[in-house]
Amino acid sequence: MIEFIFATHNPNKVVEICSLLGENMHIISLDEAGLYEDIPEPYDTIEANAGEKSSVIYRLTGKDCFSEDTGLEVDSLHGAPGVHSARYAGPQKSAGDNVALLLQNMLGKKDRRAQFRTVISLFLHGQEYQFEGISRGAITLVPSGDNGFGYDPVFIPDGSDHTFAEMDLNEKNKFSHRAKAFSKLYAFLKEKS
Ligand code: ITT
Repeated sequence: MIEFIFATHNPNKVVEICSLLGENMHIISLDEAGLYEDIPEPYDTIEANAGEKSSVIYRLTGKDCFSEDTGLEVDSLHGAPGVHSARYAGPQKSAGDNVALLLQNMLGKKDRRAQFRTVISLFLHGQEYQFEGISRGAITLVPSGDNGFGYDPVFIPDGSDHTFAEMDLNEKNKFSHRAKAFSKLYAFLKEKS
């Protein structure tokens, strides 16, 4: 059994990663590890912020751990909100406000192409490895669906007619950035063992 701390304060990410775990892997959340400090995301790239989150937890615990940073990158907004996805509409990190601002900034835009990009940063025996997962798709005109979190109600992945928020978790996992990044991590660990 391999055990990792998952360095996130976002419970939705924990639910999604837990749905992807194989039998031989166990995840400890920050709450379970008794780690409540806010982890800074000071950098202007997804890669650097993912690395910061996992290295903070590695330095605190000395244990194998991973984090992930995700951004929604919209083509016609030159990649925004991108690394600023969580606080797009302000520091309160409200998903509803972020979605509303995104739709407002896309008013009149014909090109609605976008992608979710996840970078997982793994600390294994003190060394960092990164894994990327991308889901291409399009931003809808209005939100639809109650499942998922964040920008899920306004994103339709290529190959589907439904927003992520209209899908159950199994279906989202077939298309999602997070599932793709995690499957690369899983393959890497399998090769190592
Ligand atoms: P941690 O840093 O604690 O992991 P966070 O919520 O701050 O949690 P990010 O910095 O990665 O996470 O912010 C990503 C933003 O993008 C945040 O607003 C999420 O709601 C949103 N997001 C991330 N993954 C998403 C997904 O699969 N579907 C929809 N929105 C997502």
